[in-house]
Amino acid sequence: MSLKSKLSRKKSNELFKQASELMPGGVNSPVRAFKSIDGQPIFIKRAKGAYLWDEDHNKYIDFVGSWGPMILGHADEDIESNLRQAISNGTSFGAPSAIENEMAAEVIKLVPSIEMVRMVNSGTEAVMGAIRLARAYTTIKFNEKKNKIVKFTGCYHGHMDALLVQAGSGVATLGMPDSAGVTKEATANTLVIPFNNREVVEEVFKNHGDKISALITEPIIGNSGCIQPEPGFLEFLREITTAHNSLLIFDEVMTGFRVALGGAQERFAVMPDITTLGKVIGGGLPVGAYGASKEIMSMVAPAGPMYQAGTLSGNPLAMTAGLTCLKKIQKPGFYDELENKSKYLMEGFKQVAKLPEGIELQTTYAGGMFGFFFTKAPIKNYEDAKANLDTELFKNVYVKMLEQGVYLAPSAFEAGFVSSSHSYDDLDYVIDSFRNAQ
Ligand code: KE4
Repeated sequence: MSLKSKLSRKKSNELFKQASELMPGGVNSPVRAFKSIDGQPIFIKRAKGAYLWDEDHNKYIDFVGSWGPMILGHADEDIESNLRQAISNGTSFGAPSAIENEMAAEVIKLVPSIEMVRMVNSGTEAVMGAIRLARAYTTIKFNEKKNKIVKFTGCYHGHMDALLVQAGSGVATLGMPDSAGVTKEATANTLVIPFNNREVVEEVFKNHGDKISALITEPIIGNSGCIQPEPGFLEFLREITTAHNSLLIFDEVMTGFRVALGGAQERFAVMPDITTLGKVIGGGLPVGAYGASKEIMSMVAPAGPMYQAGTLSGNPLAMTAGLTCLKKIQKPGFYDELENKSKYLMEGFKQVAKLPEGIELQTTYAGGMFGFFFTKAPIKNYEDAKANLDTELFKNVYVKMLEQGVYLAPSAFEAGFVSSSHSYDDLDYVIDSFRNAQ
């Protein structure tokens, strides 16, 4: 940590030193490395409900929730007992199993626009499938080479080459690779534009509409902090893609089953052509999915010509955990309670900001997802966030809250998550720790 840490981190630091010799950056996913707060990762030993315990026996109230999946809280008893039962039947068959039917039926029941679904093993895989499916469908359906994909800056859709792009210098420009190893050819058909900017969307469709296969968006951006769509913006995207025979893809890997039972598409009543899912759908095990109408999904092999496959897709243990989770979140009032907790927490933060020594702060929430920005400037997209966020203040507040046992995402450009396990006592404690951290 860049600030003197009072908590013992002896074991975590030893493990990180060892890990750094074994894995790139000592982690299996970059965001876990705490780099954006100049820190070192904390090694978690166990978790239960809303809590984490690290290898040095420090306890934390968790708002990362494994980056979204743990909507019920950690070590849910029902998921655990169902997994114990399932594991005694074997861990993977590489053949169809009945639980895959049950899982598919549940996803189709819950996600309004999905009539047919394909299970995969991560959100990235789901997005890869969705992009390939969009190109296959629009090329065959409209008999023209529609290869271009439009995405918004600040949206993260996993690590497929074509979407690891940064906006070019102009406002509506072809994406430029945003990672070593991604070729300019791989991003040559990707257009990157700012979110919540209708004029630029209109410009890009005016200039490229006949070649645009799909526009993909996080309906609420959770990878630049938490940024809501302006009123009518999603409806606008629905209209303009339809008008140009382009598909609208909602990347609901984060918002799916998180901001409403039926995801953002239910919350905003805007139906995409293709939906990607992940995180919550796996109940903590590796699961992703993509789904659409039967007409669109009929393109997917072996039913159709678009190929996509996976050794562990529909894995019976992952299906067991995911299905148990999907059943439990259908409890009446589940999302009202979740949103009330997000609201309570963010209102509490805003009260702190109003104190005489208060800080510039704005907050937002949707269902079990929330975000706060240390600025008063309106944050409508990634560009606003990048230009206005006080990341130094975030870092200092973050570390002080961590020292008080509050585990938020270690970046100002991530969202936070509450679970059904978080209590109002937990939230009161966190609000106090936020006040103490100013
Ligand atoms: P995965 O491949 O990590 O399962 O999903 C990729 C993905 C796709 N779409 C959205 C909207 C996402 O948020 C993600 C992954 N989210 C990040 C956190 N913001 C995962 C954490 C990590 O990369 O370790």
